[in-house]
Amino acid sequence: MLPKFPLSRRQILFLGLSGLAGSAAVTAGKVVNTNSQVQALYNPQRDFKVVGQNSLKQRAASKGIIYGAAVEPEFFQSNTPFRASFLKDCGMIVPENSLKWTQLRPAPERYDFAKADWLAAFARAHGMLYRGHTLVWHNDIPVWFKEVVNRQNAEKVLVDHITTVSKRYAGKMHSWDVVNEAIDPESGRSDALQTSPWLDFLGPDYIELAFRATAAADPKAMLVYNETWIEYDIPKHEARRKATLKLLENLLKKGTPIHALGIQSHLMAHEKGLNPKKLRAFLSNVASLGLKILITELDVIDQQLPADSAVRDRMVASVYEDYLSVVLDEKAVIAVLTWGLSDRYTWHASFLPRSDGKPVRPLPLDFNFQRKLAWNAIARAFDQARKR
Ligand code: 9MR
Repeated sequence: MLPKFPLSRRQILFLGLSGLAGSAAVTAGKVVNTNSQVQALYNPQRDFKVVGQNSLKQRAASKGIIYGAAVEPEFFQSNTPFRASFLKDCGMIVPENSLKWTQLRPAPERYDFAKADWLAAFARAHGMLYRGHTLVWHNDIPVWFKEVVNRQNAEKVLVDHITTVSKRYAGKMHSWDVVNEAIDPESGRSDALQTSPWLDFLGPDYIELAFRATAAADPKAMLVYNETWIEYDIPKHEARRKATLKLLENLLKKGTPIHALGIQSHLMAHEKGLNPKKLRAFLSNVASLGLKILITELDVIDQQLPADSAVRDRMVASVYEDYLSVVLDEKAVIAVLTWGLSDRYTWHASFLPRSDGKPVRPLPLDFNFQRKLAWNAIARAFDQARKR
């Protein structure tokens, strides 16, 4: 079911859209475009040709890169053609929601692993990698939490959860987003940490604690810190990049078992702030800490693009290729994961709907699982990437 548009205050806060400073602003719950970026994106001459028949996962793999997507079990169960498309293009599965606290923990003493186990078995049966999202996220707090968790038991609750969940998939998980979105430059704190019950109860060390608990339970998984809205050359993203680097440096200084940065990459087609030089420098800085980088939740927000789907698809494809050509230039980037594969199943439909009511088109395949120019753009970026 689609929520009402304009977005509710809760959705805007959830998305952090109030921080899309610079070229877009939120007025009365509506994202309003105030620049010419959208016009500049349209180039009818731009060539999105791809060579050969290889799938995305094959093109990526030939460069030592993993391609995969987020999904939920019900997408497969209700739709056989989607399953075929997913198997063809994806080398990795990420449960979009099934490994979150709110899904796994219906009650304080009860775990429900049904969906996450189903996806793990599906991945194994089809020779795909499996990746975990996420063990700690301030936005993913079950309703019972407030009544049950306090300063005295918070550490035990957190470590028990992490241990139970990560032990269950130990040795089978490629990587875990151990902590998600721990930074908020607008929190007013000098360390720019995002307010969260974990921060309230345990202080800033909850992050290190979470990484150590995950490493103890699953010593083989790659442990990732996952962050959002750090892609563009706008003040809020710049501040978050700075705080992210600092956080990573501090964690490493303390010997925390952390292996990679996840860059979510929900790209804003209307945003003119993509600055290849600055983004590239940030990636180099992360890589020079000895960390790998994963593009973890890639998709393109087409909310402010023209209604015409051919025009829109061309613009979305440009955003994909422009972004990926910068990030894949950094050899530390080892995976590109889109937040969904087909426009039929995308969080944008409910969180970032268009004001004209037209279906959103943020992903590589359309509503009927046909390739769009976005698919070509991703394929081209893999083809042009250097081997890792
Ligand atoms: O796509 C996810 C949506 O279905 C959920 O309702 C929402 C809340 O759990 O989370 C969405 O995924 C988010 C991800 O977990 C973290 N980064 C932002 C993603 C989009 O909101």
